Amino acid sequence: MANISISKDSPAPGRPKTTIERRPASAEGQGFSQKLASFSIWREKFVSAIEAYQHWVEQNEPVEGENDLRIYELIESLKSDKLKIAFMGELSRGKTELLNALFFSDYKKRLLPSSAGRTTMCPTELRYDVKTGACIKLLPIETRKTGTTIAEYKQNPVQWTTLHLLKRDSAKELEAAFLEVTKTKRVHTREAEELGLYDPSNEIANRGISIVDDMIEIPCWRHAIINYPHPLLENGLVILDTPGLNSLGSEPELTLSMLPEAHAVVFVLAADTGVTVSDMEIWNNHVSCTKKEQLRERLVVLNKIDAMWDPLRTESEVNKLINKQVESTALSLKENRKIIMPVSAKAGLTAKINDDSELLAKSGINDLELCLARKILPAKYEIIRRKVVYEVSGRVEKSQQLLKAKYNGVDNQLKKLKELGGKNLDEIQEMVSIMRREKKKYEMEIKGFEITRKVLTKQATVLFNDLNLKALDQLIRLTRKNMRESWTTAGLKKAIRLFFKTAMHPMGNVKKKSEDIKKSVDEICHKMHKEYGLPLIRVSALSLVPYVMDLKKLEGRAEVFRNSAAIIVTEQNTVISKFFVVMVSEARKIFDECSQHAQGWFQELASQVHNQLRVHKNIIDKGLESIRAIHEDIDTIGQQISSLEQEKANIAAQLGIVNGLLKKIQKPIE
Ligand SMILES: Nc1nc2c(ncn2[C@@H]2O[C@H](COP(=O)(O)OP(=O)(O)OP(=O)(O)O)[C@@H](O)[C@H]2O)c(=O)[nH]1
Ligand SMILES: [Mg+2]
Repeated sequence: MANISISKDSPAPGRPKTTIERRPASAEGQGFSQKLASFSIWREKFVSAIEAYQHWVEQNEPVEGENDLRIYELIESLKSDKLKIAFMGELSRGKTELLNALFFSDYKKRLLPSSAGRTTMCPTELRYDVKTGACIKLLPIETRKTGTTIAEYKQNPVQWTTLHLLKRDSAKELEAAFLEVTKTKRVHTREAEELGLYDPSNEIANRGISIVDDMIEIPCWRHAIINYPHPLLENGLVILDTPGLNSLGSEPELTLSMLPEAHAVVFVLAADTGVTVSDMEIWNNHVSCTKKEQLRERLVVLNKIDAMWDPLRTESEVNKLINKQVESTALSLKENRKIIMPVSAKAGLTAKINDDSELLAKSGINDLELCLARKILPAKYEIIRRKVVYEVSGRVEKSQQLLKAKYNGVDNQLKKLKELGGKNLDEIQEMVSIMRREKKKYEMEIKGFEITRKVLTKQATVLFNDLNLKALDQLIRLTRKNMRESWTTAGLKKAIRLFFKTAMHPMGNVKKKSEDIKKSVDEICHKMHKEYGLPLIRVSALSLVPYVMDLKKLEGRAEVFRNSAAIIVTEQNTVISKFFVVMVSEARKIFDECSQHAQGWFQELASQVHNQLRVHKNIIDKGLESIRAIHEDIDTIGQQISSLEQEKANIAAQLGIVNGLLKKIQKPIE
């Protein structure tokens, strides 16, 4: 599907032949790589429009540290934005082969290791971050003994073993590196127990584990990141290949954070095995329970349909049989059959390697690719639109409002000056006095606002204290103690419930306090509107609902994980404590985001009112200055008018720029 550009120094034999185009093709029938390229171009344009706005703000608006920082953060987050697809399913259903067929067939070989039995030994992320350079990063399995999550290890390069990939397009080098990821070693059962990979009393979890002389085979690595400049990965695709059931049970981070972070989950089943009990376990505990949780897509792949290609049956008979299996799979999963795609990854890969279009059509790989493009990319676009486009547009609209207020102010002054033409010096003197009084009154108003602002800031600080991480950390310590004291399923359930209930409690308080602050600001805005004709600012209420929802979702996932087979049979201490560490670090992250959101809300509120008052003060000052000048020398009236006309034209030009930027920012994806 996608192709790598050819580098001069490495004419490797396995290298793809053509170069991927970053030009968007016509929308319908676009493959996944083209749609991803279009998406990536849209994102680049969007980022440069925000950057242009940021630049404009720096030149034209007063420095509001926090708000500027927020835009800078948004730009950075968009630049490193990724589209994450996770592939899940029981051992040997063909997840890795599917990746070979979908994304890596340009190498004209089976690039990722796929073979009978357990092959993918640890969760493997395929991605590309320019800063890191081409390499494979491996986190040793021994890190499982610590209470540190994979996400935390990602911040600390020291613990990872890094294999640098030297030649850009060498399939051989990549193949060898991928093999490293699948490495295993034999350790004593005691060591495996310590790592939480073996529990002598858990018969279900020990299915398929062979012990010889008290030695047991375990993966060498806990997590692998393949950072490689493949065009799809360069365009922001991140693929998460996961091993089968046991690993999902023993690495809670997959269930609690990595999978929920994915924009789409592809659940892989095999036609030759049908839907087995362990397939259902994965589906129920890790895929279907997350239904409608986020803007997330799910697809089910019924792989290995080549097992049903029977030369003794006609094509239509075979198709009927495949359809029947799709129907029965839909029934077992209680899902719409439309999301179940019958494919043969093996045939798809073979067809792509041999340029066999007939086999390719039969394999269903192209249909799957189109389905991925049609379902996943629009959903991802919607996420960015809802989150970032709205926020940035809101910010630009505020600049627009401020400019409009400035424009109206200058226009009013201009009208006043034009009326001065027929007046005598005494009348002008009278006007100067009136304006002086107005200015004084307005300055008192601003002083009053500054005092109110200080009071409000104090109130807001109390409000932020409720969302203090220190309080949460205390709760974490208490929950850990409760769990230690009652290491039973019921005790665990109670401790988790209490944890979430207590963690969510301050959010209600904060909401109430924020309403009081909003009321005070609303009153100021109304007064300024009524007395000085300033445009009425619509103050938005603080909404913490998304964070409460996130915590509720996490609680739901924690509940499902706690109920899952890996834990229910016997309580493995290592697994439970790891589960606790991950759950807590996720909750902490949500709490922290919530606290930052509340602070941002207040700063924005205060600066919005402050900016408006300041703009109006400038207008009053300038108006007074021109009238004073005219009073001193009536002949300067023409000069004053033309200077105001010039200012009005400048503001109109600024408005034009901001309107143009807003259009660019809101431009939908083609
Ligand atoms: N007949 C047939 N075999 C397939 C197909 N896809 C994969 N296989 C075979 O199934 C076996 C397992 O494939 P993998 O891709 O390693 O499966 P996996 O789901 O990644 O397995 P783990 O990594 O162990 O979880 C390999 O021998 C593949 O060649 C297919 O479409 N048809
Ligand atoms: Mg695999």
